[in-house]
Amino acid sequence: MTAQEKLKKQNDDLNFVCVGLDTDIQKIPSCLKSLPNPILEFNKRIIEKTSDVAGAYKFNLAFYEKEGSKGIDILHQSIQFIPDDILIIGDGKRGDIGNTSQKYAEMLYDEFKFDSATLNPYMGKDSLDPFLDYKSKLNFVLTLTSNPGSKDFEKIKLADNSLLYHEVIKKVKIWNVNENCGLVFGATKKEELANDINQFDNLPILLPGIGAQGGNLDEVVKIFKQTKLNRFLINVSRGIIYKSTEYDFADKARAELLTMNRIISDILRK
Ligand code: OMP
Repeated sequence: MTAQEKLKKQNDDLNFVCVGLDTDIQKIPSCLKSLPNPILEFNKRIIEKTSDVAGAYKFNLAFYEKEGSKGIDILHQSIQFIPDDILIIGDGKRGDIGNTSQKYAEMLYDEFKFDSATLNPYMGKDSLDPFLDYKSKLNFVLTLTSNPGSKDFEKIKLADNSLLYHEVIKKVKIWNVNENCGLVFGATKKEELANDINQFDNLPILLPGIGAQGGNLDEVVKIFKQTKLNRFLINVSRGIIYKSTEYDFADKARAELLTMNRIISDILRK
């Protein structure tokens, strides 16, 4: 299945939550720490308990690269646990000069076989071209990010009073010739989301920032409800995977995911 088909399938099944596997050895339950590979075991149990109700999984590469070669092995093995019809996002926010970007794209899409990647657009189109050439993948480009520092550059006012990230949205629509682009938009930025959502056309949207960063699930989903946009993923990392520090962590993660799914489907069906 292509990335686009996987996203369509999960969204059609009303699975909109992307489980963020930002697995931190310091935060995982102590009952796993005596096992030979605690991070892998943690990921395996979370995936086994959530994959029938998850919209996607996102691996932030920092949590794995930080562990060195062992982390790279864990990433490879964790990906194997995820069913074939679920989108897997490699979150490294990449983008570089052409030949380097080419290697990033090969690393994420050929070596790890991620369906999707997060990309930083600020070096321009040629820095993303190697990713855009992969037609069956989904490239989520950062627009307005969830962090406070998004004001430093992304919200710089342009001559026509629009903001710099608006220009990114316009450009991504032009770059979407292979229908393999999406946008990352911070779920903490609900006013901007409400104002800008009609500019997204049919691009799929990845929304991080619910839970630990203070974004509100209800508010974000209600904004989507008012539009015809039906391809989106709400990423939650810490708010799902660290619901419990005890042996029941995977059951608690599943329960939280089910609660979120219920809130989302109640809003969308109304
Ligand atoms: P939690 O705050 O624990 O849910 O994690 C959020 C995840 O989304 C992390 O992996 C972040 O790196 C990522 N993220 C943001 O938090 N904000 C953004 O604007 C963009 C991303 C991202 O591209 O995924």
